[in-house]
Amino acid sequence: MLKSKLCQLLGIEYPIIQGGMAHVADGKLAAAVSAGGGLGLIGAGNAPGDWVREQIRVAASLTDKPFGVNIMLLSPFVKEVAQVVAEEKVRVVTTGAGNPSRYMESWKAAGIFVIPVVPSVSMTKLVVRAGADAVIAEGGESGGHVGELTTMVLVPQVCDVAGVPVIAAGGIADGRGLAAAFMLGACAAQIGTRFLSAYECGIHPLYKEKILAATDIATITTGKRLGHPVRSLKSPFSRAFYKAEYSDMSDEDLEAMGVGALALAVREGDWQRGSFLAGQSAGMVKKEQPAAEIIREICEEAEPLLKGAGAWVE
Ligand code: TUI
Repeated sequence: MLKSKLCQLLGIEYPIIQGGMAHVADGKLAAAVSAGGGLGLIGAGNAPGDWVREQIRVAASLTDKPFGVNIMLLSPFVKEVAQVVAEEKVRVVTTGAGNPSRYMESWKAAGIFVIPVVPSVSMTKLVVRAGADAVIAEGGESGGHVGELTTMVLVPQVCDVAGVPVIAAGGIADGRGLAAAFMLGACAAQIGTRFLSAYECGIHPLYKEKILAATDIATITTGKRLGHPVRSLKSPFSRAFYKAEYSDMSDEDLEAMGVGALALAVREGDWQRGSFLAGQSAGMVKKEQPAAEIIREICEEAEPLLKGAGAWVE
């Protein structure tokens, strides 16, 4: 059994929290991860408040274990979603793609445990000052919107200044990654890409197939020019986007090119026009499994590695 401060704080069995994957992580996936002993998250993405409320109720109907909501701060619906999570008194909120400080007071007043994603030391200091209960240090190996730094260098530097529990993310898909996260000073791992292969993950079968077939070099980051680099599988769409980014296309046209592409991947499995977000760990995802089995397997692999670490020292 792995011991972790975060497990005690959140009342979960395993030190694994699920990534808040927009369009992917609905109430059903979140409930499966939570029922499996981790912390499931509903990914609010760009969805309106009503959808988030509905998914909170779906998750609550499927499990009595704690779960949370991930709020994507660039969403046009961010204000109403921020209110919905407070009204519904969800146990945990994670945030991404920005600074959540302005919402912190109302979330804390609702008794919510708030865990922002931080891509840097400066953002860590900012959100901790604003009241963050823990932080997720997410390296650029992760899927979707990515920061500059890798997990290996980001996590220890965040740990040095955080003063609250740190969750490592980016490139973690098995027990070796979880053990390494502990070694870097984290007390849990956030895992996204591996859960794309969960039975309870409702993405289009072709999306799952592409993840299972991915190699070590299967992903690419695009969108740097627009200020929000996004990691996805190399595909006809991401290659075309990459080319357009280095052409004389205007920022507005480039931005428009990306609209709706994630939904096309998730719902239609449209390989030509879809954006198949995935982390660099896609090459480590080998089979479709129940979420609970994924969690158990990762922790059972990490345990002997951590126990055996003494063998390195005389
Ligand atoms: O947010 C994510 N991953 C995401 S969000 C997303 S939807 C999207 N699509 C297109 C463009 C942008 C978003 C798909 N995947 N991960 C967490 C994360 N947060 N990664 C990086 C950050 C981050 C970046 C800047 C957090 C804070 C931050 O602060 C900057 C500032 O000064 O506000």
